[in-house]
Amino acid sequence: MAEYGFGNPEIIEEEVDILIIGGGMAACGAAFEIGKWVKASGGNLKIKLVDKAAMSRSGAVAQGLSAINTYIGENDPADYVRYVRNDLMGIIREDLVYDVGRHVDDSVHNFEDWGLPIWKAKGDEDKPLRQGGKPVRSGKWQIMINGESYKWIVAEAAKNALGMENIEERVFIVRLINDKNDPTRVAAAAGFSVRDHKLYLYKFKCCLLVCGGAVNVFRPRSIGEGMGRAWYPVWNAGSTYSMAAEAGAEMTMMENRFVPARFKDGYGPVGAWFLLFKAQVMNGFGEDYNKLRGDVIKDEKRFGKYGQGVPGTCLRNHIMLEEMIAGRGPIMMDTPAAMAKLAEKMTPKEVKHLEAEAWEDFLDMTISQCGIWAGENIEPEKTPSEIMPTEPYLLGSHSGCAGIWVSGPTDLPGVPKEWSWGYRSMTTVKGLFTSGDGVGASGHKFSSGSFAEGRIAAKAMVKFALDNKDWKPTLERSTMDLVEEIYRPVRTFLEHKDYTTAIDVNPHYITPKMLQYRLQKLMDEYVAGVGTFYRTNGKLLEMAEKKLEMLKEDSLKMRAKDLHELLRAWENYHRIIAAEAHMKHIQFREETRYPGFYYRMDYNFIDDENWKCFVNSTYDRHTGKWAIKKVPYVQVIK
Ligand code: SFD
Ligand code: AMP
Repeated sequence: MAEYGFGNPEIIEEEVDILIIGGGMAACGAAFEIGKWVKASGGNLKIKLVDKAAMSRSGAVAQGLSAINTYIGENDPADYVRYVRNDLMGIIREDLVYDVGRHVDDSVHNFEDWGLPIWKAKGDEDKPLRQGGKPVRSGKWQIMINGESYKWIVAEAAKNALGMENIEERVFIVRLINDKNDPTRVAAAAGFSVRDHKLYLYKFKCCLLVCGGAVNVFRPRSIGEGMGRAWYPVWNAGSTYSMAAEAGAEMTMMENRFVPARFKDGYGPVGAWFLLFKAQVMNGFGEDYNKLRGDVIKDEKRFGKYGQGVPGTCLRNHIMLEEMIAGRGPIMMDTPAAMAKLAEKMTPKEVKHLEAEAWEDFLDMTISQCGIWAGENIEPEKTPSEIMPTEPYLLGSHSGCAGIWVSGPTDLPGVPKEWSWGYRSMTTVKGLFTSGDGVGASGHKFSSGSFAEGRIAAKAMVKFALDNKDWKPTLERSTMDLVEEIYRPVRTFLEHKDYTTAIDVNPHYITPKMLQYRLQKLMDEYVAGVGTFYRTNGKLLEMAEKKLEMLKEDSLKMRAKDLHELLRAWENYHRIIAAEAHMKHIQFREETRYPGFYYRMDYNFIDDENWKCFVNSTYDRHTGKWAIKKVPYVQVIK
């Protein structure tokens, strides 16, 4: 054992009032906000934050961003709701979206106060947003930033507010533990250090589960060494969805996914190019295919009323996919034409600045795209760049709405009573809160909205913790039982490693990497990945269902030869549960709600009559079964 650095792990048990799991945008929002409410209530609560990575560069914003995609400013939050509803094909929790809309700007103002450079309109360069400074808007809701250090800046504020002594970095949380006396409640979280041989067990009154979305569930387009690259962060592995589902939380809209159009291979985002630089995309013959083919979404039988107005993100994809499937690729972003047009009214100095901005957009956010440009001799002012729809991602904060069903605000008129059960942002499991990518049916929050949602949850958690001051967590599982489970992959390895002479080839175990390939292949081929141009049907899903069940069984045979593999093993387990939820929801929803993101070829149309509703599910960890139901959609904002 010692040869591999594994004896029994040191066990660190701690009891806190509130645990924040994750260190991303939502977690930082909560960390920043929470002390204020503890102080205001006169209470004395112990708060802890635990992140699998180092907060200053963890989560989706690790590499920085070039825009803040949700800033309401001069707009009306009700209009923001209309925009999100349109983009997400009519089905969102409007109470949640409105709540983010009315609160988000203060967070953006804070970011600026903390040093984040926000682009300003001419004449307003030195005027902060808070004092009415006019931002440079790329779109109606988006503002431009110099955001290479965005996460660093936000994490610093969170750390200062919470204190480093209350933050544990590089601890991967594996699972939540329900309360022994009340199984509808969470009482603890267990995980392990990815650096030291230590198991952590945190008992709490409530927790905020904010581990981001799920990436690398599907076979990515990148191969070989490039597999470390995807658009959304590869290090977010569906931990939010799987841990919540296993604790019994009701999930919502897990059929939804996001398939962004991105600069091919480097995964550079397109927003700035479309909205700020006003670039056009064309097919392989230089034709504007949106003009040629844009009308396909006007077919009411297939797309209902959704193709009539401003097309949502999935419908924009749909038009592009039609072009690709017709063999008229590659799809090219005409960066030279856009830049030439902008340069018409510019001085040579301003043109140079524009060229620098084109590079900086990616240097601030997806550096790999600059690698592609440099490596392929692409100068964006001279050479167009290829655009490609990526592999699917499960997320609830960007242009998607997969996630967990949470309690909403109580002060909005017209909201069904059953959408609120006491504590804002709490899931259907007592003491389990979420925000950001964790919240379902409420997309388009982006970085700023996720941070704001973390703040909203923080306030409610303080109330929950104080209301439950005298409650003591009792765990339904023993610490030794958790050690056994969490380190099972290590034991499997140590027990069987000498059976063969090749360490990776062994009938008694599967390496996490191989298991991940299996999951990705399965999801790609049966659950509408890139390999089938995002198409599936009931029969394919039936196959996927069986294969996923077997994969879940085999996941117990994953090996870990070091702590890094132990991390990979548990990430994959989380991915499998998230993948299963996604598959089951797609199977349940007998229509194609998001053409361009996925197609149920046996129900290849939007069916508002039967399916303009939420799809919610719960998972029973003991039986491994899902219960899925329809929940009525209610329009709150006219
Ligand atoms: O260009 C565990 N996003 C954009 N938002 C914007 O506002 N503007 C943009 O420009 C955006 N674009 C963009 C964006 C993301 C990415 C990757 C790119 C481009 C390339 C979206 C936002 O970043 C996103 O909405 C928020 O960050 C979501 O916040 P949150 O808190 O839900 O997730 P997170 O920030 O990824 O944090 C997750 C944290 O969890 C940790 N973690 N910790 C312990 N145990 C486990 N098991 C854990 N699993 C994960 C992570 O380390 C992390 O700290 S653009 O495309 O439009
Ligand atoms: P992206 O870079 O694709 O993540 O987009 C950033 C922001 O711009 C998001 O709010 C998108 O919804 C929006 N966006 C991107 N492309 C377009 C487009 N062609 N039309 C309208 N909005 C867009």
